[in-house]
Amino acid sequence: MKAQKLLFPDGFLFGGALAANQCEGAAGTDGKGYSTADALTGGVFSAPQIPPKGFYLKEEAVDFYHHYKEDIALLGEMGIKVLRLSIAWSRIFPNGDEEEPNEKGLKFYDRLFDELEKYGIEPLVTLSHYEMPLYLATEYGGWADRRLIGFFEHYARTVFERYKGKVRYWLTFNEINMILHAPFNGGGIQGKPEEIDKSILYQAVHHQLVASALVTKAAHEIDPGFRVGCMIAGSPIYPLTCDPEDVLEAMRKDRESLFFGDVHVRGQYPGYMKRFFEENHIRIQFAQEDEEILKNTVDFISISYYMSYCATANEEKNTQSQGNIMSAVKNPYLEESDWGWQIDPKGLRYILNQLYDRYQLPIFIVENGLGAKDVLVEDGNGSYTVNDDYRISYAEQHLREAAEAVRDGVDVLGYTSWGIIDLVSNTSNQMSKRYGFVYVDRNDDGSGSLKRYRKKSFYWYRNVIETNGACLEECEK
Ligand code: BGP
Repeated sequence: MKAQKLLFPDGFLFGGALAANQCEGAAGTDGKGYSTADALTGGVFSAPQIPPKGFYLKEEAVDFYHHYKEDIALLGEMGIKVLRLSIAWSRIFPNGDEEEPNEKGLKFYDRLFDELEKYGIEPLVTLSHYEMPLYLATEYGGWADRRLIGFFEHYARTVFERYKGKVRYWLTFNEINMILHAPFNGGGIQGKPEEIDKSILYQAVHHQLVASALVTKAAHEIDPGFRVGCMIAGSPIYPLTCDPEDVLEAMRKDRESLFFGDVHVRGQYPGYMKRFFEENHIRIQFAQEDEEILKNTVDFISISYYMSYCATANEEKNTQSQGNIMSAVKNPYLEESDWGWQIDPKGLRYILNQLYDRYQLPIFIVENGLGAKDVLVEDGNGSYTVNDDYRISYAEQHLREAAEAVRDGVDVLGYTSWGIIDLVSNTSNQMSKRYGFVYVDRNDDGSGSLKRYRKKSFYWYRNVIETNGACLEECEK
């Protein structure tokens, strides 16, 4: 039976996503300082190596810094409308607390945005994608220190002024809610989350929320045409059973993340957090002006979406499984990727509806994709390719659910497929965990020619974009 029409609105922004620290490489080039991402040489849960020593993959990554023209040409050939990328804060302010920016770093992004313009690709820029100058972590203790708000605002104003006219869409902090689960990765705070005093952790959260609101205000002042969004790791939390205790536990877990959206959209702390702070003896220093600052709310929200989780109040059933950064209870109905991430396309429709019902703001899906091992094979035309039907199937299923959400009435701005060009994984620091529609010849041990090859998914996605998603419908039997 043929399903009803899958419709993406005209102007739907199909695209891809990258992050500076995972693709650029050139770690010490043109005055760049070390970033916190450089220090996580063994992945997101490793103890930071300060300063980074010896071989680590992100030092060169896929050398996007020197390959950006070739890469953008490939993305242009794919027809993408938007490229989500991030600016490496440590390229602009190598230590983070300087007055004057590093001109060479600014020039790189000038060239990059100009190149995108040639192909009619709109940039969507994250200000801090799991990256901040390492110096701010070692000398200031990361986001636990209030002075970071000022440094971040200075950095944001610098790039807003510089790229006004070239960039319209901005995101403040990547997956801002994940600072709770990986504090160094998200906030430059050393130590395991369970060992860090919760008051310190939530103070850092507060500083990021204030910083996010302040730069949203700055963006609107500098260019009223700017559109600023928050970015949240979006994972719906299902109760493991219909036991009311499980339902309440799922609500509690869900609110760990919804809190970030609530502040960004509603401009104030929700009541349930006040109770949480009280019961857990968490004290946060609010400066006098903070309440006012938080009222500078975002224009849209954005999410990454890889999986859903379950929650239960039953200790015996509470077997944790690793997901993207945070761990949670496994869902017995779902399959998982080679890295144990549970695959749940319908969860995307669910969370889009949930967030839209809650906020009534446009939503951008700025990350989604399948991390998988790829095998490079001859393509019969003297080159190489990857027959990644598994990736196509994953993306197809998620896009269909996004289209269902559109039919449900959700205002979905666009979809940027994560790691559209292979890059270094954030959690595991591997090259072999690949997401791209473009293959990059680089291996976990750093070997490889860095040559780029079009995977089968490259052609599939080109077709999806060309038909504004209509070809997804044809595949439906
Ligand atoms: C998100 C991050 C990305 C990206 C992605 C995939 O959490 O925002 O930076 O890495 O997950 O995760 P991984 O690279 O660990 O497979």
